[in-house]
Amino acid sequence: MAYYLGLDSSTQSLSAVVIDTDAGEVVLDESVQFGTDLPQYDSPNGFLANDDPLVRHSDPLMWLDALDLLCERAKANGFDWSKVAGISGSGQQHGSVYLNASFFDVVKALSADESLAEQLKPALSRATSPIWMDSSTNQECGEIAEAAGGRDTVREISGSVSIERFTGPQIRKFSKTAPDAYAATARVHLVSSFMASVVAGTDAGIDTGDGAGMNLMDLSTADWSATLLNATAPDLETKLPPVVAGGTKLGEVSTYFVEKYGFAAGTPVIAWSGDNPCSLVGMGATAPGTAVISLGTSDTFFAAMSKPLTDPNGYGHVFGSPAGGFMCLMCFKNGSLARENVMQKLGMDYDAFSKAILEETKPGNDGNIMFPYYESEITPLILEPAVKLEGDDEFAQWKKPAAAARAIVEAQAMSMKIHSAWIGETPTTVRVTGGASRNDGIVQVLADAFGAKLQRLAVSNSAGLGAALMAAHGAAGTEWDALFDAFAKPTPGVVEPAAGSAEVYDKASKVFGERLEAAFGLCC
Ligand code: XUL
Repeated sequence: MAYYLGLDSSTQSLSAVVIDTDAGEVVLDESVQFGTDLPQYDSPNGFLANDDPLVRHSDPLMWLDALDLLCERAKANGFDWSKVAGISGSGQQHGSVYLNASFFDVVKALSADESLAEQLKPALSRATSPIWMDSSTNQECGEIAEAAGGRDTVREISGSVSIERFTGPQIRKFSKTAPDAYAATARVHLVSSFMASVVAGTDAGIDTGDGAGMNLMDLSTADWSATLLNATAPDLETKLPPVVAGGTKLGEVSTYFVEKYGFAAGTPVIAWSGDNPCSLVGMGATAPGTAVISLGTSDTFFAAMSKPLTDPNGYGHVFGSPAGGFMCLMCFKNGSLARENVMQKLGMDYDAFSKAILEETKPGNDGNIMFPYYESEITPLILEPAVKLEGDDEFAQWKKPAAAARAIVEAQAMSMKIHSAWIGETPTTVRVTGGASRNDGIVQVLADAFGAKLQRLAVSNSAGLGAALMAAHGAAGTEWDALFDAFAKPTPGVVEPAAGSAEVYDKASKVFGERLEAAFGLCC
C-alpha cells in the first residue's frame, strides 16, 4: 500500500488530501476551517480584522493549531497516519512568517507533550503574518523598484513587477515600521516553507515555485537576487532560507508527528510550494501547451512555460513549476461575481445564460462589446470600477439580453487571450475547473476564443491534490504521467472550438483591446 499526503494551508482552511497510488484513489480529504473550528483566533475568513482595509494579517499560530487539529481529527476518525509514505504541501502564496534565532533549535526539538503553537510562539519575532490579500505596501513597491533600477528591472529579474502582496515589499514595510523587531528576525519563511519546516522538524528551503512570488528571486539563477535583496531591506540575505528545486527532499517527518499521531518514523518530507504551482500539478498541466483556466470568484489563467518570458505590461507573474521549468499566472478579479451580476440584471439562471450564448448569439457577437468591471480589476489594471456596453443602440441600453450574456463571457475570454499572449505559446488544450466550468455556454466561448480543445476537470482541491502528487513523485519517484493518468483525468466530453471561430476572435480581441484602451485610457 502506498499512501501520499498533500497538506494545503490556504487562506480559510487547512486540508489533508491522501492518495493511494496503488488503487488510484483519494483515501482522505479532511479539512479544518479556521473560522468555525478555531473561533478563538477571531478570523472568520482566515484573517484578522484591521481598521485599515488595505492590511490583511493572519495569526501563524492558528495555522499550527489547525495542523494539530487536523492530524488529531483524522486519527480519531480511524485514519492510520503510519500508512503515509511521503508528505508534501501547498501554501497560500506570498504570506510570510517572521522568526527569531530560537526558531532553529525549537523546530528541531518539538516535544509531543506540548502543542505546536505553544512551542513556536516564543520563536515568533512578529506576532502576525501579512498574507496575499494585503495591499498596504504601494509605497514600498515604488521604493524597491527605484532602488533596483526600475520597474522593468524588477520584472526581468524576478518575473513580476513589484506587487503589493508579494513578500519583498511586505518585508520592506516591516523593516521600516518595526526596525527592532526586524533586526531580531533571524528567518523569514513563506507560509509553505514555515509549515514544511514544522512538519520536517528543520529549517526548510523555499521552492522556486513559491520563491518566485516574493520579488526577491532571480529566475535565471533560481537563487536570491543580490540586487533585489539590497533594494528591499537590510541584511536580508542572512534572513532567508535557501531556494531549493521543486521536489527536493527536505528531511524526514518530525518525531513530534510520529509520537503524537502515529506517523511512521523516517517518512520523507518533500519541499512544499505555493498553491498555484501545486494546482498546476493537480490539474495535470505541467507540460507547455496545456493551459488551465480556473473559474471562481476571481478567474485565473495559468500554464507551464517553455521559457521564462515576462509580461511587458506587468500584469502576469512567472513562478517556478514544481515539476521543473516555469509557469505563468494571471489573475482576473471580475470572475463569477461579474457573471452573476449580469445574469441577475438579465433575470437569467445559469441554464438560460448558457442557452442565450449557444443558441441565440454567435462568436463575435455582431460587434457588441461589454467591459464588465463591477469591481476594480487586476488584469488589466482598472482602479475605478465601471460597466460599459458598446455596440448598437439597443444593446448599449441592455435591451438585447442574449447579446449581453455572450458579451460578458466574450470580454472575459478575450481579456485572457490578450493578456496571456506574452507567454509566446498558444495553448492547444485548455483545462477548466471551478464552479462556472460546468456551464456549456461559458466553456464553448473559451474554446472558440483560444481555438483550443477544452477539457473539464472535476478536482475540488487541485492545490491539495497537486501536493499529494508531489509527495508521491518526490518520495517514490512515480512518473508524473502515471500520476496524472490516475488522478488528473479530464471528465469525458472534450469541447472543440467551432470552425473559423479562432479567426473571428483573433480580430475581435484586437478590437476589444483597442476599445478598452479608449474607454478606460489604458494601455493593453
Ligand atoms: C497569487 C495569489 C493567490 C494566492 C491565494 O498570486 O495571490 O492566488 O496564492 O492563496
